[in-house]
Amino acid sequence: MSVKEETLLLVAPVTWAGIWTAPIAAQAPELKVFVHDRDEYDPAAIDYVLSFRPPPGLLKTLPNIRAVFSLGAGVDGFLADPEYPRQVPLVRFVHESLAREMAHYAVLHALLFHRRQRNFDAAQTDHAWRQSFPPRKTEDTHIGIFGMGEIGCVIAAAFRDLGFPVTGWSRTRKDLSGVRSYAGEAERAEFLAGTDILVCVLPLTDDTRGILNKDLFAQLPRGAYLINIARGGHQVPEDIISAIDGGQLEGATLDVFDPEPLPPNSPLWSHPKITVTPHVAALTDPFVMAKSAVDGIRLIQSGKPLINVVDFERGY
Ligand code: NDP
Ligand code: OXD
Repeated sequence: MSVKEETLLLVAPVTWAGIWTAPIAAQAPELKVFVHDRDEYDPAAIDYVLSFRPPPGLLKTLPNIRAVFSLGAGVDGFLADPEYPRQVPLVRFVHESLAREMAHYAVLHALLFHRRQRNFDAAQTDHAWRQSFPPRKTEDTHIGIFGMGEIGCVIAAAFRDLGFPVTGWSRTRKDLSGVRSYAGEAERAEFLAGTDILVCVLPLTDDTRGILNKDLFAQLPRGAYLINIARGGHQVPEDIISAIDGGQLEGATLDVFDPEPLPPNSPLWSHPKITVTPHVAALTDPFVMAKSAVDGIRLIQSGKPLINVVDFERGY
């Protein structure tokens, strides 16, 4: 009797397909890989799916899938599909390399603000020797991490190790050395009141959508700085602009937007106190991602439980 060949369907832009299929083929040559919108395949023959934002309704047309692997840490692109077949486990991408890149990005942009680098850039443009920007004191600059998960904890530790006072906010309390933990709605206002640089790494859920709004900014100390590296759906762009123009926020770094790409006519592009980057805070390493999906498939094949499975009730 022949053993059924297992199949994986990649649902991603066809032009980038090779980035993901090559490392999968290298690590699991026995797996037959199809690319959605490029290859013909039998929906009933698909065992596993790899994607980031599958077209809504597609996954329910694959009756025999055993697991879905996310190309990224955030899974809002899957949960936006009201027809996601919830009996199928959704596995998110968790890896130290991703968390480390996110920490580098957060530290880079916090230090650009903290060290007033934008003022020196402007002075250089003017060929002007201006030393007169008052330095901020590291021990008085409180970093608040909004979301103390796999990535938030690594970011918190990076700032702590640079000598900043660091706090974190999450649903449940954390125990990370040198980082004060605030938990739940009841402790959010106190956390915000003590945060000079807010780094958002929350997942996008029904509870967190639109959370970066004028009411929240009003709870931060005047002149605070915002770094959003989570999802565009967390932020209300008009509220960010008016908080900056009114002096409540001193500036913002935004890596994520809704929609993406950020439309060319968005006022965020040209605001002098807003730094825009195109969703690049951390890019998933294709080889590491492929290994993580292949490891997950091996767990299923050997009857062991999957790890990093999304809780559909929590939404992350
Ligand atoms: P995790 O699921 O590991 O962590 C999420 C954290 O948010 C947890 O600490 C969780 O609390 C907390 N949280 C969730 N909901 C609430 C709530 N309602 N109130 C308070 N705290 C809440 O996610 P990751 O750290 O792996 O990733 C975070 C996000 O980063 C992703 O969802 C993605 O959107 C974004 N991301 C962006 C990238 C980019 O390039 N810009 C790259 C990678 C990720 P608790 O611990 O108590 O459950
Ligand atoms: C992710 C992302 O969620 O890259 O991993 O945004």
